[in-house]
Amino acid sequence: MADSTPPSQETLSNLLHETRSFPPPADLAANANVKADAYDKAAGDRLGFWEEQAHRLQWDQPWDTVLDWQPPFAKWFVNGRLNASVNCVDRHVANGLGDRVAYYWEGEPGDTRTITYAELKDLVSQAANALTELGVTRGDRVAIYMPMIPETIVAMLACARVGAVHMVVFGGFSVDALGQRLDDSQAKLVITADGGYRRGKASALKPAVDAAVADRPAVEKVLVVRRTGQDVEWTDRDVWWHDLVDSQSTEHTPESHDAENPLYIMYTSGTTAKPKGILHTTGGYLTQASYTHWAVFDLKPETDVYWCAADIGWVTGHSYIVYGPLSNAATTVLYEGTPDTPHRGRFWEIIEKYKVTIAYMAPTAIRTFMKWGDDIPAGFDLSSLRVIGSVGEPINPEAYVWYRKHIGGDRTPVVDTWWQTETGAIMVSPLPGVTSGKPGAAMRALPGIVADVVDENGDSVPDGEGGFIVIREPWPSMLRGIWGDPERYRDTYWSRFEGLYFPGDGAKKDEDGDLWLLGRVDDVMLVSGHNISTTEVESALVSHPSVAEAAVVGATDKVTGQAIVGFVILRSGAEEVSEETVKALRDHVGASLGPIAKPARLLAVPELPKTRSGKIMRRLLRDIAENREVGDTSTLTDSSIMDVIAKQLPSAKQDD
Ligand code: 6R9
Repeated sequence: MADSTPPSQETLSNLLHETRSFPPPADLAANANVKADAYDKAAGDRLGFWEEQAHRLQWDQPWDTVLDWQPPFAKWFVNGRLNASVNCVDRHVANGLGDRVAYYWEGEPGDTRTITYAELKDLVSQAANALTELGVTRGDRVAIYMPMIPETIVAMLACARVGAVHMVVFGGFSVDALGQRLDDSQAKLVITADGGYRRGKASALKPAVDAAVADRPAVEKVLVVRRTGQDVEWTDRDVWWHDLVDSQSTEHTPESHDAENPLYIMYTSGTTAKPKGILHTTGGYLTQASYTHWAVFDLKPETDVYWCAADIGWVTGHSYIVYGPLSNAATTVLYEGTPDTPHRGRFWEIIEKYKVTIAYMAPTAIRTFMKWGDDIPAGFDLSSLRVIGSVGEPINPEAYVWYRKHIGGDRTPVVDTWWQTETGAIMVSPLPGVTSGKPGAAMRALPGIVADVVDENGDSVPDGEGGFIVIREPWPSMLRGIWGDPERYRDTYWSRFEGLYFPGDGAKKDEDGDLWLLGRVDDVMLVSGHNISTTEVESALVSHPSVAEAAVVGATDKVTGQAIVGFVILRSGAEEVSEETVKALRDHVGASLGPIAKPARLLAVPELPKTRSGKIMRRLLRDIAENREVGDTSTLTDSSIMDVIAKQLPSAKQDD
């Protein structure tokens, strides 16, 4: 594949051309919460627009200034005061909605709980009283290392109620990952459980906490929920939730907190080893979580049953299982376990059982369901669904179309929602009653959000070209910084382009000016002077009938700079790609995107390395492709997968 073309000036190639488009259903469009006029209205008076959205919440004291912007530090709704837990719970009870179901909880073994808003208010009040008894006050950090059970949400809301800062650590993380986060946040309390159910087994949580707190005296107490009943070690530091919380009064008088009072820290792993503690505050965060949940899913809280299948240890769980839905008085399904337990139809069974109307999940899950076969969802009644969403990675057109057809009955709009831990809430997404969705495109910045695609000089690219996505104006749920590290905040997000927020993702504007997200710029491959996005090549591979999932990386190559190495999960389950399949796949990619994008090597793998939120860790695949020792795997769902993949290496096929 020798190529002597000089490096082009393009920022990111635009190779994929997709022409399918699905207009909104007429009845949904007619009754939509948000109509097309919202864009112009918000553009005409952006701060006024957000001020109007802030009135969705109950404030104890109104703000006197909408935005105080000292770049890159923002304060929203200055001097306003409110309590996030009151906004999520108490005010709905006061408004006569006490009997409405807040959560239908489904445990993995099949046990269930239904919790109304009135019950949730009692539970949160008891937990807030318990936190006070443990000496937790405003500003203290509380780590939450829990399974997906109602107490996890109760714990978060109780922290918010007393003004403590919660820091949820995904229950699958290792002792080291937990310990690192405890050190950085200096949490004084850890809330955990004996264990949770995953894949049909009780999986322990407390031993990891025991190990992590053993040499961390900053942690004063460990509050433990009994979920599985398994044996646990016990020390003086430990307190059972049922001993302490259940006996508390169900009355608790909430305080008002400043709009900028820290609400939570959520760690994201950066490219370097030390995770970044992304800080979110109260008023602006809740405003945008609430507005976007209502607008993007067209939520009708009286009638909808909403389900977000994310983990609470991911920002998606924070904004779209807890704060968005509760602030809107929605009825939400919460599921503890995995999609294949006890059978591969579990998700569809949940939708049928609760008559879920809005479902939100990750592309990685959708691709897995595609691999398992169309007949599984076909065995369930999914006709209650009216809007389905996707988050976490670019959704490739093939997966979008499958999702729309086999889950959405070819009737429901798909909302592909782009955002980050840092943005706090959805930023770029179709509006289901307004937008004609294109498979694979996140489409447009939401009303009140000013996004653009720029080249490496920070100049806006014309339609039809690729570059870097940026946000031009501050937004209410933006991160307020990195915990304890203002310089890193400035360097990471605000130094690449003067005055612009840089999320680190590549994107393109198509001929209509609609936005397509193209993955992390760290993952972009440089092949013979062309910047090629992993997303486009992966989408092309997945659109071939023999491929269920794909990840591509650029590996150093003497001739082309980088050569594209593709890791594919074959639908047949085969662990080697035959000569014919290699040729067929390379031709297929060549035909879809052009010869430049043909993978030089293709490897069949049984699984791909993924984070808990389903993101492919291409950095680890690059290590393998370049025969290096594999880097930090502590945030993988299953770290043993790297050994399995490394073993596949001898089956590498070198072509051309
Ligand atoms: C919410 C969440 C953020 C990164 C983000 C981007 C990728 C998320 C996406 C998407 C394309 C979408 N991402 N949603 N890429 N289309 N709809 O995922 O937060 O875990 O912080 O990840 O995920 O690369 O920058 P987080």
